[in-house]
Amino acid sequence: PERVFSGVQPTGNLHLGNYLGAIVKFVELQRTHDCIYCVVDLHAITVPQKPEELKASIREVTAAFIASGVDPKQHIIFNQSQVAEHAELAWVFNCVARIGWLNRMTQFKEKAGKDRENASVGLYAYPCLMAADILLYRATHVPVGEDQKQHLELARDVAQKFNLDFAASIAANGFGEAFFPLPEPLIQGPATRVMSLRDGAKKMSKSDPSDYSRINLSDDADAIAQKVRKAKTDPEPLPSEVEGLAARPEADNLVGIFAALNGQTKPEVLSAFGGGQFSAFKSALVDLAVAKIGPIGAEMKRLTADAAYIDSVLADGAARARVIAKDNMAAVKDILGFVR
Ligand code: AQP
Repeated sequence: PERVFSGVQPTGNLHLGNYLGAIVKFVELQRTHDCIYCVVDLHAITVPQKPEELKASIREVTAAFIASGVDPKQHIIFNQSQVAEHAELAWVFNCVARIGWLNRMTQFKEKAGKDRENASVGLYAYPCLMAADILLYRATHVPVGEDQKQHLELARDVAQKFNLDFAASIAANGFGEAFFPLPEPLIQGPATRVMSLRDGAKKMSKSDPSDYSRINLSDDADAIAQKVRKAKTDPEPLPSEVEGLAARPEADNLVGIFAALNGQTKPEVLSAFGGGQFSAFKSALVDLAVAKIGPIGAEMKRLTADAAYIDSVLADGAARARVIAKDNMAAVKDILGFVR
């Protein structure tokens, strides 16, 4: 079967956007693909992290994968820093990607802010590491939220340039016409971009200082209920048609969240709640979110209490990932002309 790769950063506050935009898809794809899911700790240190919090966060993301239904025996869960080939291939890709490509990345501009001179070199080169993560396993499909689309296009550009630049050597080493597949983004469904509960123009994010902006996977029923009830809305009742959501980002977001949590489309949600008041819709959304997210949070808590178990899952996953990574990295070295 074709191979899926995706990652989540261990940077705290895992939220509903990460869940609906990425982790839910991770679970679905297990039925049809070989899946490799990575806790991308090397990406996390592109901005400052406190070592103790980073460690807890790596275990928490691992627990979230398992609690959501990823099977670490059938598929692979590991943390990036345990497989050194990620950093090794990223260096090669630093030499394949062009500065002009990286200059166009909107996430760097957003995360670096005004003080760009002071951002880490790693934050700038982040997309090359992400390309390495995916291509190290020659993965063909990458489930991610909408915000990662531009980085994935860069990964495709890197794969294509490598294949072209080294075409003769790739063929001479017996790999045919292309060594790397061009990875396809899998961005589908009603919640590919979950927005902040406080501002329909901003994406829900781990780093938003307001905890009311997001539903964390670790939130209990009371916290979920409070956050949904306080979520920003407008005074109009819900429309009956999706077109009516166009200029109403907060309403659109809540309808999208409901649809994704309930396995429905937005028109289906509106046919049930259109014309009604927000308060009734919000009550139904609280019940749905508590039913879907509550058990995941509880299971995450249970799992993180046993650090030795989590660490053993990561070590086992890393050992299996390393086998594939070593093979592909050796091939890359041969293609480049390195002596090994
Ligand atoms: N709001 C979102 N809606 C849908 N998908 C989202 N993802 C993140 N936010 C949303 C998806 O979750 C996966 C893991 O994301 P990540 O942790 O690797 O990186 P991120 O996108 O930087 O996450 P945050 O929450 O936005 O963190 P900060 O605040 O640090 O920037 C990815 O597939 C992503 O698309």
